[in-house]
Amino acid sequence: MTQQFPANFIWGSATSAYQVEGAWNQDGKGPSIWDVFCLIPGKVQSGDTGEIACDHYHRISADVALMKTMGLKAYRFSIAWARILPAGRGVVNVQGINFYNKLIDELLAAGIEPWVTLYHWDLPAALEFEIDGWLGNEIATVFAEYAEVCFTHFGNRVKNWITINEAWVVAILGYGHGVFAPGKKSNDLPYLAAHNLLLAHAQAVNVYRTKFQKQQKGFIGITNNCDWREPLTDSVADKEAAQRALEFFLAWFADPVYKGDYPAVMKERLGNRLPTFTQEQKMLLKGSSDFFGLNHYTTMYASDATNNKELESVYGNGGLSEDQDVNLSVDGAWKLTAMQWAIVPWGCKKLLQWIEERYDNPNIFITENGGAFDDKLIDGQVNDVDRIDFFKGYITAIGEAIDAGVNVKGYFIWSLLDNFEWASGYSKKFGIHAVEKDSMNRIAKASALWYRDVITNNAV
Ligand code: PNW
Repeated sequence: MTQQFPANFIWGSATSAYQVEGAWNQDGKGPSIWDVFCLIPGKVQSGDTGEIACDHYHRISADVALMKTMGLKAYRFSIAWARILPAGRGVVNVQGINFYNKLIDELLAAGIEPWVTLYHWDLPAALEFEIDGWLGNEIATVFAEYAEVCFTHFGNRVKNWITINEAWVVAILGYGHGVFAPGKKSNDLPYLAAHNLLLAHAQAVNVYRTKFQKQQKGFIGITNNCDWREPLTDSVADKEAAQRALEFFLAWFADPVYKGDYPAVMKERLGNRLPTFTQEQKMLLKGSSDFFGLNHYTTMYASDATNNKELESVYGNGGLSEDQDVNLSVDGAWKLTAMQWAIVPWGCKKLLQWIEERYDNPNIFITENGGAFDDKLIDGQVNDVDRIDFFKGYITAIGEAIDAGVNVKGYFIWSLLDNFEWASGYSKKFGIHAVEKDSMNRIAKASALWYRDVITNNAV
């Protein structure tokens, strides 16, 4: 059965600056917290770093040509803040501006829409040292100033802006579990970092709306990540646990943006560990996203843990689970990716319907979805049938959600290239193109050719 997509559906692929660009200290770029984090022994698998990554910085012409061959309608990339503002604020680095100008111009010449993320985790190191990064009072204003530089230089051609990528990951993995930069371990700091990420988003959107949107006529929003949480049993307690888990995951960020405040369940359970918004901040937040950006990767069962807490789940997938009283598990029958994330396409459909209902049917863009697999290069080819199955399953489920009335408007594959997978280094391959270590050649995997057909037929 083929699943047809609406006309004008946006098919894209995504990357982020630190994961693909390389050129970490070239042409005036300042260091980011990920440049520093990678230097600390034991933080990244095999001591890998993003110093060279996919060398995208030097290969944008070839990479845009690759995207054109595939028929991509959109390319989502992020701007390295420290390439534009090497010290995080103050002096603008013209060579950084030139680089993104060139990328944007080449994309437009190839008929590919640029979707630009302002923050995909590579905070300028200067801001970590000087103003305590996402924990400091000044960060929201400093972020809005950086955003303004980007709107000023690129907004005449960029019509789709994403302020922050996955504030949940920054907060939980960067400040809770400490496995991502800046590597802090705490039960309280995630809530403060998250609060400042939300305020930064709201301030940047306010700058865009008051100074740029009328003339530039673009859209701006935030991208959050969320897994689906399926109740383990039919019991009321487990159903409530699954709902609670989703609220601690997605509603933590989406409620402030759509409703102006944190979910009640978080306020109740966290008390004064959860910062509060002023009336003015609530107004700035409410309605601050022109679209619902969603990154989705996996599904877990949720069960009530009020009387039976289990140990923290793998890789912090549950957030700070002691605050939620939720146990997470997977079904042994579910297939796993190389990240050990379960492949459950119906979970994606259910999540989309949950968003439709809770946030009043917003326009949704799936800004990331994909799977890491242990790809093998055989005679210069990667026959990644597992990845094709993964995409077939998820894209079909998304089509079903659309048929059921959910407003999904676009889909971006994570990722265009095998790249630097954060704490996992280069060991986890999400790309639809392999990158040969020595030559930096791009090799189209079977999934890239398969995706090209999906785009051509507008169907899966
Ligand atoms: C996202 N989790 O990260 C990021 O946006 C990408 O940069 C990354 O490469 C991709 O997904 C694959 O990991 C996540 O623990 C990292 O739930 C961790 C989680 C989710 C997303």
